[in-house]
Amino acid sequence: MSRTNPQISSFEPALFASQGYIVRKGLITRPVVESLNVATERALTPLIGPVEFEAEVGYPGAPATLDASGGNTPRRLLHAYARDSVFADLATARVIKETLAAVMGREDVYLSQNHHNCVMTKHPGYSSSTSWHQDIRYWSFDRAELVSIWCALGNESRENGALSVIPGSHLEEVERGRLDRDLFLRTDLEENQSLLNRRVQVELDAGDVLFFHCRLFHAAGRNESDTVKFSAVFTYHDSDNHPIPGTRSDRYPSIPLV
Ligand SMILES: O=C(O)CCC(=O)C(=O)O
Repeated sequence: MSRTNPQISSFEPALFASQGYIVRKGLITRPVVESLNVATERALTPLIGPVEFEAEVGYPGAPATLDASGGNTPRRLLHAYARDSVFADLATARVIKETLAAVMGREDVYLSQNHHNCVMTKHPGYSSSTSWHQDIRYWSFDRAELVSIWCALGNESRENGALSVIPGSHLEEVERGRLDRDLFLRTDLEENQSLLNRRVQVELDAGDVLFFHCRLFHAAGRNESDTVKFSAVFTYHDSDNHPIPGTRSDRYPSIPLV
């Protein structure tokens, strides 16, 4: 896979360590982004499973049932790695591997098939918002040290429901009482306001890739634009960080990046 900006700067791993994320602009070339968009459109009409529907996410604003208006809007095309080689090529691309190795500080990088591994398809009209959370909350590994990529397949802004992040939040210990029943950060608590006040909107252009730590608090709004937003999202760990046997994190084997 060719690239426009292959070299990771020497300061980027340190930036990732301190703020829990970096954005690499223009990492994925236009032709590759185009082929990812084509494959995504092809998977939507007719709809190719497995898919997670808006009614199944249970987020604020999501329709209550599949039968409700908009309930069967596809929110995630699941098993992206297996569904089309263009997604597998992205997930295992050399530019992705090189950046992951740099921010993780090691070369033995593995793609998890069990987490993210999807194309987010945030539709206008029926998209729900995602409250503040750490991805690790439902994952089971030896250590909370995984990194995800979020590859924008079009522009991402506040209007179409782009991610916001809280820089440095991956380093903070947040007591259980500061999270709600579903482990989302409680926005009603005074003690969470200083964290929330540090929020930053992440705006992306097609081909930009956000790398973010699994403990980084992040959230996203609804898609208020009139165009569907596509983002390819994958998660990685190193060979010493094993999924806990018998959990969802261990369902399918991880794929080594060469
Ligand atoms: O696009 C969104 O609503 C955010 C999704 C998200 O943060 C997640 O799946 O972990």
